[in-house]
Amino acid sequence: MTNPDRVAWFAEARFGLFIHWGPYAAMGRGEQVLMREHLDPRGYAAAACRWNPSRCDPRDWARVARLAGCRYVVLTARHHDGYCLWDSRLTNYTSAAQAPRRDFVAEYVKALRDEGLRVGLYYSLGDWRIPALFAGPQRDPLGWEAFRDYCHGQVEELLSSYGPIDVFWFDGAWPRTAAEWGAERLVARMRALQPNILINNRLGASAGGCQSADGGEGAGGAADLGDFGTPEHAIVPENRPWESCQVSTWRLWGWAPHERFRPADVLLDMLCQCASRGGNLLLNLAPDADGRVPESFALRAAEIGRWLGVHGEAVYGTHDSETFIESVTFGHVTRKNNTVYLIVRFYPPDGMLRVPGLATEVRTATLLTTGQSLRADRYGGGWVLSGLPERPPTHLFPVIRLELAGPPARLEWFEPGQWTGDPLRYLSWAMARGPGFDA
Ligand code: FHN
Repeated sequence: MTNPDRVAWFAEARFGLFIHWGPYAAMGRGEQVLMREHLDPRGYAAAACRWNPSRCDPRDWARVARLAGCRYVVLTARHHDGYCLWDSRLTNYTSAAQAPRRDFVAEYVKALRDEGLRVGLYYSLGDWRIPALFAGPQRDPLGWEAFRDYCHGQVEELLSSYGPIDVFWFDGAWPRTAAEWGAERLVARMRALQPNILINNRLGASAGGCQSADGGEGAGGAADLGDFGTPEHAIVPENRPWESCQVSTWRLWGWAPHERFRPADVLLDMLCQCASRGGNLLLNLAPDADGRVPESFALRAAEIGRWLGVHGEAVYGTHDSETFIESVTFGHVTRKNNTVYLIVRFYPPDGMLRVPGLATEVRTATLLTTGQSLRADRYGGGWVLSGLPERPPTHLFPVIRLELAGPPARLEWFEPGQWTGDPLRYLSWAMARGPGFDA
Protein backbone atom coordinates (compact mmCIF):
# COMPACT_ATOMS: atom_id res chain seq x y z
CA MET A 1 0.00 0.00 0.00
CA THR A 2 1.42 3.39 -0.99
CA ASN A 3 2.31 5.74 1.84
CA PRO A 4 0.10 8.83 1.36
CA ASP A 5 2.91 11.18 2.44
CA ARG A 6 5.24 9.71 -0.16
CA VAL A 7 2.74 10.29 -2.97
CA ALA A 8 1.36 13.67 -1.81
CA TRP A 9 3.63 15.72 -4.11
CA PHE A 10 2.55 13.60 -7.10
CA ALA A 11 -1.15 14.45 -6.65
CA GLU A 12 -0.27 18.12 -6.14
CA ALA A 13 1.93 18.15 -9.26
CA ARG A 14 -0.77 17.08 -11.76
CA PHE A 15 1.51 17.76 -14.78
CA GLY A 16 4.69 15.97 -15.89
CA LEU A 17 6.82 15.91 -19.02
CA PHE A 18 7.70 12.58 -20.63
CA ILE A 19 10.87 12.59 -22.78
CA HIS A 20 11.45 9.80 -25.29
CA TRP A 21 14.94 10.10 -26.72
CA GLY A 22 17.63 7.73 -27.96
CA PRO A 23 19.46 6.69 -31.12
CA TYR A 24 16.11 5.94 -32.79
CA ALA A 25 15.63 9.74 -33.02
CA ALA A 26 18.31 9.76 -35.73
CA MET A 27 16.10 7.48 -37.87
CA GLY A 28 13.09 9.79 -37.51
CA ARG A 29 10.44 7.06 -37.53
CA GLY A 30 9.55 6.75 -33.85
CA GLU A 31 10.98 4.88 -30.89
CA GLN A 32 10.09 1.36 -32.00
CA VAL A 33 11.58 1.38 -35.49
CA LEU A 34 13.99 -1.48 -34.69
CA MET A 35 11.20 -4.02 -34.21
CA ARG A 36 8.40 -2.38 -36.20
CA GLU A 37 10.53 -2.43 -39.37
CA HIS A 38 12.29 -5.71 -38.44
CA LEU A 39 15.69 -4.02 -38.88
CA ASP A 40 18.95 -5.99 -38.65
CA PRO A 41 19.89 -5.66 -34.95
CA ARG A 42 23.59 -5.50 -35.85
CA GLY A 43 23.09 -2.63 -38.26
CA TYR A 44 20.91 -0.78 -35.75
CA ALA A 45 23.51 -1.22 -33.00
CA ALA A 46 26.30 0.02 -35.28
CA ALA A 47 24.29 3.13 -36.18
CA ALA A 48 23.43 3.68 -32.51
CA CYS A 49 27.10 3.51 -31.54
CA ARG A 50 27.90 6.14 -34.19
CA TRP A 51 25.01 8.41 -33.11
CA ASN A 52 26.50 11.63 -31.71
CA PRO A 53 23.89 14.33 -30.80
CA SER A 54 26.50 17.00 -30.24
CA ARG A 55 23.99 19.86 -29.82
CA CYS A 56 21.99 18.13 -27.11
CA ASP A 57 21.61 20.26 -23.97
CA PRO A 58 19.32 18.76 -21.27
CA ARG A 59 19.11 22.25 -19.76
CA ASP A 60 16.85 23.11 -22.69
CA TRP A 61 14.55 20.21 -21.79
CA ALA A 62 14.40 21.35 -18.16
CA ARG A 63 13.68 24.98 -19.13
CA VAL A 64 10.87 23.93 -21.51
CA ALA A 65 9.39 21.73 -18.78
CA ARG A 66 9.43 24.60 -16.26
CA LEU A 67 7.98 27.09 -18.72
CA ALA A 68 5.21 24.59 -19.54
CA GLY A 69 4.26 24.41 -15.87
CA CYS A 70 5.40 20.81 -15.47
CA ARG A 71 6.43 19.81 -11.95
CA TYR A 72 8.35 16.62 -12.86
CA VAL A 73 10.01 15.00 -15.87
CA VAL A 74 10.51 11.34 -16.87
CA LEU A 75 13.36 10.54 -19.30
CA THR A 76 13.84 7.25 -21.16
CA ALA A 77 17.15 6.14 -19.67
CA ARG A 78 16.82 2.89 -21.65
CA HIS A 79 14.09 2.12 -24.15
CA HIS A 80 13.35 -1.21 -25.80
CA ASP A 81 16.36 -0.90 -28.13
CA GLY A 82 18.60 -1.39 -25.08
CA TYR A 83 20.76 1.71 -25.62
CA CYS A 84 21.61 3.35 -22.27
CA LEU A 85 21.77 7.12 -21.81
CA TRP A 86 23.97 6.76 -18.72
CA ASP A 87 27.46 5.45 -17.90
CA SER A 88 26.47 1.88 -17.08
CA ARG A 89 29.19 -0.41 -15.72
CA LEU A 90 27.29 -3.43 -17.08
CA THR A 91 27.48 -2.68 -20.79
CA ASN A 92 29.34 -0.52 -23.30
CA TYR A 93 26.12 0.10 -25.26
CA THR A 94 25.84 3.52 -23.67
CA SER A 95 26.10 7.22 -24.54
CA ALA A 96 29.12 7.41 -22.21
CA ALA A 97 31.10 4.60 -23.89
CA GLN A 98 30.09 5.27 -27.49
CA ALA A 99 30.34 8.34 -29.76
CA PRO A 100 28.76 10.99 -27.48
CA ARG A 101 31.11 10.16 -24.56
CA ARG A 102 28.46 11.78 -22.32
CA ASP A 103 26.34 10.62 -19.39
CA PHE A 104 23.08 12.23 -20.48
CA VAL A 105 21.24 11.00 -17.37
CA ALA A 106 23.71 12.84 -15.14
CA GLU A 107 23.31 16.04 -17.19
CA TYR A 108 19.52 15.64 -17.21
CA VAL A 109 19.29 15.12 -13.43
CA LYS A 110 21.41 18.22 -12.73
CA ALA A 111 19.41 20.31 -15.21
CA LEU A 112 16.11 19.34 -13.58
CA ARG A 113 17.37 20.07 -10.09
CA ASP A 114 18.69 23.45 -11.22
CA GLU A 115 15.16 24.24 -12.47
CA GLY A 116 13.50 22.97 -9.27
CA LEU A 117 11.84 20.02 -11.01
CA ARG A 118 11.42 16.47 -9.72
CA VAL A 119 13.38 13.71 -11.41
CA GLY A 120 11.89 10.68 -13.13
CA LEU A 121 13.62 7.87 -15.00
CA TYR A 122 11.96 5.52 -17.47
CA TYR A 123 13.52 2.07 -17.80
CA SER A 124 12.35 -0.56 -20.29
CA LEU A 125 12.85 -3.99 -18.73
CA GLY A 126 12.58 -5.42 -22.23
CA ASP A 127 15.75 -5.10 -24.32
CA TRP A 128 15.00 -6.25 -27.86
CA ARG A 129 18.67 -7.17 -28.46
CA ILE A 130 18.53 -10.00 -25.92
CA PRO A 131 17.24 -13.37 -27.24
CA ALA A 132 16.38 -14.55 -23.71
CA LEU A 133 13.64 -11.90 -23.57
CA PHE A 134 11.81 -13.79 -26.29
CA ALA A 135 12.93 -17.34 -25.38
CA GLY A 136 12.00 -16.86 -21.74
CA PRO A 137 13.17 -18.77 -18.63
CA GLN A 138 11.81 -22.16 -19.71
CA ARG A 139 13.70 -22.32 -23.03
CA ASP A 140 16.78 -20.40 -21.89
CA PRO A 141 17.08 -20.52 -18.07
CA LEU A 142 20.72 -19.43 -17.93
CA GLY A 143 20.26 -16.70 -20.54
CA TRP A 144 17.12 -15.48 -18.79
CA GLU A 145 18.79 -15.40 -15.37
CA ALA A 146 21.74 -13.42 -16.73
CA PHE A 147 19.41 -10.94 -18.47
CA ARG A 148 17.15 -10.51 -15.44
CA ASP A 149 20.17 -9.88 -13.22
CA TYR A 150 21.56 -7.42 -15.79
CA CYS A 151 18.29 -5.43 -15.57
CA HIS A 152 18.25 -5.54 -11.76
CA GLY A 153 21.87 -4.38 -11.76
CA GLN A 154 21.12 -1.45 -14.04
CA VAL A 155 18.15 -0.35 -11.93
CA GLU A 156 20.47 -0.47 -8.93
CA GLU A 157 23.02 1.66 -10.81
CA LEU A 158 20.40 4.28 -11.67
CA LEU A 159 19.18 4.47 -8.07
CA SER A 160 22.68 4.57 -6.57
CA SER A 161 24.49 7.02 -8.84
CA TYR A 162 22.38 10.14 -9.33
CA GLY A 163 21.02 11.15 -5.94
CA PRO A 164 17.33 11.20 -5.06
CA ILE A 165 15.12 9.91 -7.87
CA ASP A 166 11.45 10.81 -7.45
CA VAL A 167 9.79 8.56 -10.07
CA PHE A 168 10.82 5.24 -11.62
CA TRP A 169 8.79 4.43 -14.70
CA PHE A 170 9.06 0.78 -15.77
CA ASP A 171 7.93 -0.25 -19.20
CA GLY A 172 8.47 -2.97 -21.79
CA ALA A 173 7.95 -5.94 -19.48
CA TRP A 174 6.02 -7.86 -22.16
CA PRO A 175 5.87 -10.86 -22.58
CA ARG A 176 7.34 -11.74 -19.18
CA THR A 177 5.45 -11.87 -15.89
CA ALA A 178 6.24 -10.00 -12.71
CA ALA A 179 7.44 -13.26 -11.15
CA GLU A 180 9.80 -13.94 -14.07
CA TRP A 181 11.27 -10.42 -13.70
CA GLY A 182 11.72 -10.93 -9.95
CA ALA A 183 9.65 -7.77 -9.56
CA GLU A 184 8.96 -8.17 -5.85
CA ARG A 185 12.64 -8.52 -4.99
CA LEU A 186 13.54 -5.66 -7.34
CA VAL A 187 10.99 -3.28 -5.80
CA ALA A 188 12.15 -4.15 -2.28
CA ARG A 189 15.73 -3.30 -3.29
CA MET A 190 14.58 -0.06 -4.93
CA ARG A 191 12.71 1.05 -1.81
CA ALA A 192 15.74 0.23 0.32
CA LEU A 193 17.91 2.42 -1.92
CA GLN A 194 15.36 5.23 -2.36
CA PRO A 195 12.62 5.07 0.33
CA ASN A 196 10.65 7.97 -1.13
CA ILE A 197 10.65 6.87 -4.73
CA LEU A 198 7.37 6.39 -6.62
CA ILE A 199 7.21 3.36 -8.89
CA ASN A 200 4.63 2.84 -11.64
CA ASN A 201 2.54 -0.26 -12.28
CA ARG A 202 4.41 -1.76 -15.26
CA LEU A 203 6.54 -4.43 -13.59
CA GLY A 204 5.42 -7.38 -15.58
CA ALA A 205 2.19 -9.01 -16.53
CA SER A 206 0.06 -10.81 -14.02
CA ALA A 207 0.43 -14.57 -13.71
CA GLY A 208 -1.60 -15.05 -16.86
CA GLY A 209 1.02 -13.14 -18.81
CA CYS A 210 -1.58 -10.69 -20.07
CA GLN A 211 -0.88 -7.02 -19.97
CA SER A 212 -3.85 -4.65 -20.05
CA ALA A 213 -4.25 -2.50 -23.13
CA ASP A 214 -3.08 0.59 -21.31
CA GLY A 215 0.33 -0.93 -20.81
CA GLY A 216 -0.55 -1.51 -17.18
CA GLU A 217 -1.29 -4.75 -15.48
CA GLY A 218 -4.01 -7.29 -15.55
CA ALA A 219 -5.79 -7.61 -12.24
CA GLY A 220 -3.68 -9.09 -9.48
CA GLY A 221 -0.49 -8.56 -11.40
CA ALA A 222 2.52 -6.57 -10.37
CA ALA A 223 0.39 -3.42 -10.35
CA ASP A 224 0.07 -3.86 -6.62
CA LEU A 225 3.83 -3.47 -6.32
CA GLY A 226 3.68 -0.02 -7.89
CA ASP A 227 2.42 3.30 -6.52
CA PHE A 228 0.47 4.66 -9.48
CA GLY A 229 -1.43 3.58 -12.57
CA THR A 230 -0.42 4.52 -16.13
CA PRO A 231 -3.33 4.62 -18.60
CA GLU A 232 -1.79 5.29 -22.01
CA HIS A 233 -3.30 7.31 -24.87
CA ALA A 234 -6.37 7.41 -22.63
CA ILE A 235 -7.72 9.09 -19.51
CA VAL A 236 -8.98 6.27 -17.32
CA PRO A 237 -9.30 7.18 -13.61
CA GLU A 238 -8.18 4.60 -11.04
CA ASN A 239 -8.80 4.18 -7.30
CA ARG A 240 -5.18 5.09 -6.57
CA PRO A 241 -2.81 7.78 -7.89
CA TRP A 242 -2.75 7.61 -11.66
CA GLU A 243 -1.17 9.41 -14.57
CA SER A 244 -2.34 9.40 -18.19
CA CYS A 245 0.66 9.31 -20.54
CA GLN A 246 -0.07 10.96 -23.88
CA VAL A 247 1.83 11.88 -27.03
CA SER A 248 1.81 15.55 -28.03
CA THR A 249 1.55 14.44 -31.67
CA TRP A 250 -0.76 11.96 -33.36
CA ARG A 251 0.91 8.65 -32.48
CA LEU A 252 4.69 8.31 -32.09
CA TRP A 253 6.59 8.75 -28.79
CA GLY A 254 9.98 9.07 -30.49
CA TRP A 255 11.07 11.79 -32.92
CA ALA A 256 9.56 11.78 -36.40
CA PRO A 257 10.07 15.03 -38.32
CA HIS A 258 6.84 14.65 -40.30
CA GLU A 259 4.59 13.73 -37.37
CA ARG A 260 1.76 16.20 -36.74
CA PHE A 261 1.40 18.02 -33.41
CA ARG A 262 -1.90 18.29 -31.61
CA PRO A 263 -3.04 21.93 -30.99
CA ALA A 264 -2.30 23.55 -27.62
CA ASP A 265 -6.00 23.62 -26.62
CA VAL A 266 -6.28 19.86 -27.20
CA LEU A 267 -3.18 19.25 -25.05
CA LEU A 268 -4.47 21.61 -22.36
CA ASP A 269 -7.87 19.92 -22.47
CA MET A 270 -6.19 16.60 -21.66
CA LEU A 271 -4.48 18.16 -18.63
CA CYS A 272 -7.76 19.69 -17.40
CA GLN A 273 -9.64 16.44 -17.96
CA CYS A 274 -7.01 14.49 -15.99
CA ALA A 275 -7.14 17.01 -13.13
CA SER A 276 -10.96 17.03 -13.11
CA ARG A 277 -10.89 13.25 -12.68
CA GLY A 278 -8.22 13.26 -10.00
CA GLY A 279 -5.16 12.28 -12.04
CA ASN A 280 -2.00 13.56 -13.70
CA LEU A 281 -1.01 14.12 -17.30
CA LEU A 282 2.43 12.97 -18.48
CA LEU A 283 2.79 14.77 -21.82
CA ASN A 284 5.44 13.52 -24.22
CA LEU A 285 8.29 15.47 -25.78
CA ALA A 286 10.36 13.80 -28.51
CA PRO A 287 13.64 15.71 -28.93
CA ASP A 288 15.08 15.51 -32.45
CA ALA A 289 18.15 13.52 -33.57
CA ASP A 290 20.43 16.20 -32.05
CA GLY A 291 18.45 16.34 -28.80
CA ARG A 292 16.87 19.70 -29.58
CA VAL A 293 13.31 20.56 -28.54
CA PRO A 294 11.11 20.89 -31.65
CA GLU A 295 9.81 24.45 -31.92
CA SER A 296 6.27 23.15 -32.45
CA PHE A 297 6.44 21.52 -29.03
CA ALA A 298 8.15 24.48 -27.31
CA LEU A 299 5.47 26.91 -28.56
CA ARG A 300 2.59 24.70 -27.34
CA ALA A 301 4.31 24.01 -24.03
CA ALA A 302 4.88 27.74 -23.40
CA GLU A 303 1.23 28.51 -24.21
CA ILE A 304 0.06 25.95 -21.67
CA GLY A 305 2.55 27.35 -19.17
CA ARG A 306 1.20 30.89 -19.63
CA TRP A 307 -2.35 29.60 -19.05
CA LEU A 308 -1.21 27.78 -15.91
CA GLY A 309 0.51 30.96 -14.77
CA VAL A 310 -2.93 32.60 -14.52
CA HIS A 311 -5.18 29.58 -13.86
CA GLY A 312 -2.85 27.04 -12.23
CA GLU A 313 -4.82 26.95 -8.96
CA ALA A 314 -7.58 25.19 -10.94
CA VAL A 315 -5.19 22.31 -11.74
CA TYR A 316 -2.34 21.95 -9.20
CA GLY A 317 -3.38 20.24 -5.97
CA THR A 318 -7.03 19.83 -6.97
CA HIS A 319 -8.91 16.83 -5.67
CA ASP A 320 -10.91 14.24 -7.55
CA SER A 321 -13.79 16.45 -8.52
CA GLU A 322 -16.60 14.28 -7.20
CA THR A 323 -19.26 14.58 -9.85
CA PHE A 324 -21.56 17.07 -8.22
CA ILE A 325 -21.87 19.35 -11.25
CA GLU A 326 -22.93 18.53 -14.79
CA SER A 327 -20.16 20.11 -16.84
CA VAL A 328 -20.54 18.67 -20.34
CA THR A 329 -22.18 21.87 -21.65
CA PHE A 330 -19.26 24.10 -20.63
CA GLY A 331 -16.11 22.11 -19.85
CA HIS A 332 -14.44 20.59 -16.78
CA VAL A 333 -14.76 21.00 -13.02
CA THR A 334 -12.00 20.72 -10.44
CA ARG A 335 -12.14 21.26 -6.71
CA LYS A 336 -10.13 22.16 -3.62
CA ASN A 337 -12.24 21.69 -0.47
CA ASN A 338 -15.07 24.29 -0.66
CA THR A 339 -13.64 25.97 -3.74
CA VAL A 340 -14.77 24.80 -7.17
CA TYR A 341 -13.18 25.70 -10.49
CA LEU A 342 -15.15 25.77 -13.71
CA ILE A 343 -12.81 25.34 -16.67
CA VAL A 344 -14.75 26.76 -19.60
CA ARG A 345 -14.04 25.07 -22.92
CA PHE A 346 -17.33 26.20 -24.52
CA TYR A 347 -17.98 29.87 -23.78
CA PRO A 348 -21.70 30.60 -23.29
CA PRO A 349 -23.01 32.66 -26.25
CA ASP A 350 -25.51 34.52 -23.98
CA GLY A 351 -22.93 35.48 -21.33
CA MET A 352 -24.77 33.34 -18.77
CA LEU A 353 -22.97 30.23 -17.52
CA ARG A 354 -25.16 27.60 -15.95
CA VAL A 355 -23.83 25.35 -13.22
CA PRO A 356 -26.29 22.42 -13.37
CA GLY A 357 -26.73 20.10 -10.39
CA LEU A 358 -24.99 22.18 -7.70
CA ALA A 359 -27.06 22.48 -4.51
CA THR A 360 -24.55 24.26 -2.26
CA GLU A 361 -24.76 28.05 -1.92
CA VAL A 362 -22.30 30.02 -4.05
CA ARG A 363 -20.79 32.73 -1.86
CA THR A 364 -18.61 34.36 -4.54
CA ALA A 365 -17.92 33.81 -8.23
CA THR A 366 -14.76 35.21 -9.81
CA LEU A 367 -13.56 35.06 -13.41
CA LEU A 368 -9.94 34.08 -12.67
CA THR A 369 -8.82 35.09 -16.17
CA THR A 370 -9.56 38.78 -15.57
CA GLY A 371 -10.19 38.90 -11.81
CA GLN A 372 -13.68 40.34 -12.23
CA SER A 373 -16.56 39.31 -9.98
CA LEU A 374 -19.63 37.58 -11.41
CA ARG A 375 -23.23 37.42 -10.19
CA ALA A 376 -24.53 34.02 -9.01
CA ASP A 377 -28.24 33.20 -8.80
CA ARG A 378 -30.10 29.96 -8.27
CA TYR A 379 -32.26 28.49 -11.01
CA GLY A 380 -34.33 25.26 -11.04
CA GLY A 381 -31.41 23.19 -12.28
CA GLY A 382 -28.66 24.66 -10.09
CA TRP A 383 -26.90 28.06 -10.35
CA VAL A 384 -26.48 30.57 -13.17
CA LEU A 385 -23.53 32.95 -13.37
CA SER A 386 -23.92 36.29 -15.16
CA GLY A 387 -21.79 39.31 -15.95
CA LEU A 388 -19.32 37.42 -18.15
CA PRO A 389 -17.56 39.48 -20.86
CA GLU A 390 -19.28 39.21 -24.21
CA ARG A 391 -16.23 37.63 -25.80
CA PRO A 392 -14.02 34.91 -24.21
CA PRO A 393 -11.21 36.67 -22.29
CA THR A 394 -8.65 34.10 -23.50
CA HIS A 395 -8.31 31.95 -26.61
CA LEU A 396 -7.68 28.97 -24.35
CA PHE A 397 -10.02 28.20 -21.43
CA PRO A 398 -11.43 30.92 -19.11
CA VAL A 399 -11.73 29.69 -15.52
CA ILE A 400 -14.33 30.70 -12.94
CA ARG A 401 -13.64 30.20 -9.23
CA LEU A 402 -16.66 29.53 -7.01
CA GLU A 403 -16.29 29.89 -3.25
CA LEU A 404 -19.06 27.76 -1.74
CA ALA A 405 -20.76 27.99 1.67
CA GLY A 406 -19.65 24.41 2.36
CA PRO A 407 -18.56 21.18 0.71
CA PRO A 408 -20.17 20.89 -2.73
CA ALA A 409 -23.39 18.88 -2.76
CA ARG A 410 -25.60 17.99 -5.70
CA LEU A 411 -29.31 18.54 -6.28
CA GLU A 412 -31.56 15.49 -6.08
CA TRP A 413 -32.09 15.39 -9.85
CA PHE A 414 -28.39 15.27 -10.67
CA GLU A 415 -26.80 11.84 -10.74
CA PRO A 416 -23.23 11.33 -11.99
CA GLY A 417 -23.30 9.67 -15.34
CA GLN A 418 -26.81 11.02 -16.07
CA TRP A 419 -28.21 7.84 -17.62
CA THR A 420 -27.94 5.87 -14.38
CA GLY A 421 -29.80 5.84 -11.07
CA ASP A 422 -33.53 6.33 -10.46
CA PRO A 423 -35.40 7.69 -13.54
CA LEU A 424 -38.15 8.94 -11.18
CA ARG A 425 -35.85 11.83 -10.26
CA TYR A 426 -36.84 13.32 -13.65
CA LEU A 427 -40.60 12.70 -13.24
CA SER A 428 -41.67 16.03 -11.73
CA TRP A 429 -39.37 17.79 -14.20
CA ALA A 430 -41.08 16.07 -17.15
CA MET A 431 -44.56 16.53 -15.63
CA ALA A 432 -44.06 20.30 -15.72
CA ARG A 433 -44.82 20.16 -19.46
CA GLY A 434 -47.56 17.54 -19.10
CA PRO A 435 -48.06 14.18 -20.84
CA GLY A 436 -49.27 15.44 -24.24
CA PHE A 437 -47.46 14.67 -27.47
CA ASP A 438 -48.03 18.07 -29.10
CA ALA A 439 -45.66 21.04 -28.71
O1 FHN B 1 6.30 0.32 -26.26
C1 FHN B 1 6.31 1.47 -25.44
C2 FHN B 1 6.22 2.71 -26.26
O2 FHN B 1 7.31 2.79 -27.15
C3 FHN B 1 6.22 3.94 -25.33
O3 FHN B 1 7.44 4.00 -24.60
C4 FHN B 1 5.02 3.83 -24.38
C5 FHN B 1 5.00 5.01 -23.41
O4 FHN B 1 4.12 4.72 -22.36
N1 FHN B 1 5.13 2.60 -23.62
C6 FHN B 1 5.18 1.37 -24.40
C7 FHN B 1 3.83 1.08 -25.03
O5 FHN B 1 2.88 0.89 -23.98
